[in-house]
Amino acid sequence: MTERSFVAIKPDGVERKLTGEIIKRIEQKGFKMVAMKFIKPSQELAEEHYGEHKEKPFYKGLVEFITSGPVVAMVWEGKDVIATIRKMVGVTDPLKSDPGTIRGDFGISIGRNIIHASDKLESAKKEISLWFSQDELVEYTPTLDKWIYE
Ligand code: DGI
Repeated sequence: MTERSFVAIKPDGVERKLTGEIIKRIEQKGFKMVAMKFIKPSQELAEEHYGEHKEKPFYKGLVEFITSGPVVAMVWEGKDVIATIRKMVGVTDPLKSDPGTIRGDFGISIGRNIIHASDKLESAKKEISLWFSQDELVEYTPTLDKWIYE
């Protein structure tokens, strides 16, 4: 199913100059970029984004971390993009992520795991509307799609 995922390179990924590498991987897979911006998230945005973890012991540190520096926020579109990018990202703990995944290749600590990606359709929709306004989502037809989709 064609769907959209919200992906964010966290401050550690940006500082470690992994932005190009991460975008390259998703782009070369064949997915379509629909939106991208470079922002330092506000406290409110971060608290809303991680709202489901409010009661967890790591919540405060997580919000502090995500608001500590710039984030590359993106929307990607394509067939099964949500589950596929999650596979490309790896599991939450980078030491448990397979080699070949973004977290598996580049990370060590769970609290410095480089990237966020929506886990399911419902959260993707919520996160896209939280981070982007409707007019920031760009409409276009990639000409290469005929070589990517049969
Ligand atoms: O969807 P994920 O990012 O893989 O994982 P999640 O939604 O369960 O948790 C969101 C983020 O919270 C995760 O990327 C890193 C942080 N986190 C999750 N579990 C722990 C954690 N941070 C610390 N320090 N310790 C944890 O156990």
